[in-house]
Amino acid sequence: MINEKLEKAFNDQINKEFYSAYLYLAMKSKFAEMNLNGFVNWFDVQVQEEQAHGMGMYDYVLERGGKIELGAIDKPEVKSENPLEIFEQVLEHEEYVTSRINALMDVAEETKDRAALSFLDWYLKEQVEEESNVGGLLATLKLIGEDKKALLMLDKDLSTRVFNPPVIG
Ligand code: OFO
Repeated sequence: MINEKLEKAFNDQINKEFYSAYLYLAMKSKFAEMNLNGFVNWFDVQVQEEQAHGMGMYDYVLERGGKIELGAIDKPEVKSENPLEIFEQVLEHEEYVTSRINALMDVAEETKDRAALSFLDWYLKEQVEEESNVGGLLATLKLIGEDKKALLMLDKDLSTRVFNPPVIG
């Protein structure tokens, strides 16, 4: 059985994962407006990944005999229309999510729930990967600057990304 404080922390994080999906859905539409369909595909995969992250925790709480308490999802705000600045926001958001996963692990530690800690290890590694991928894309976008041809080449690259359902835990 999962401790009540940890159960609440998991439910909060489920909300953040679905908020992430919602935020990336909003960003996807910005790239659709720019006709950058490779970026649209990249965000599509990102949305599916975030939903899978949320569902991974959802299933885990139930598996541990806990209760699911879904909260309202905040309205996402995309702060810019510019690809580079949108990716700056993506990185900022992923860093925030990493800090929340760390905080969730603090609660698991506090409640001496080693099973939850080992489950959450997967999420921690995933965040390292996400920050690194997004950081790489951001660096490329900085190099591209105002070069439209290079931007279209990157767009073509991003059209090949596919969603592989993650095996969580
Ligand atoms: Fe859920 O991994 Fe990003 O936010």
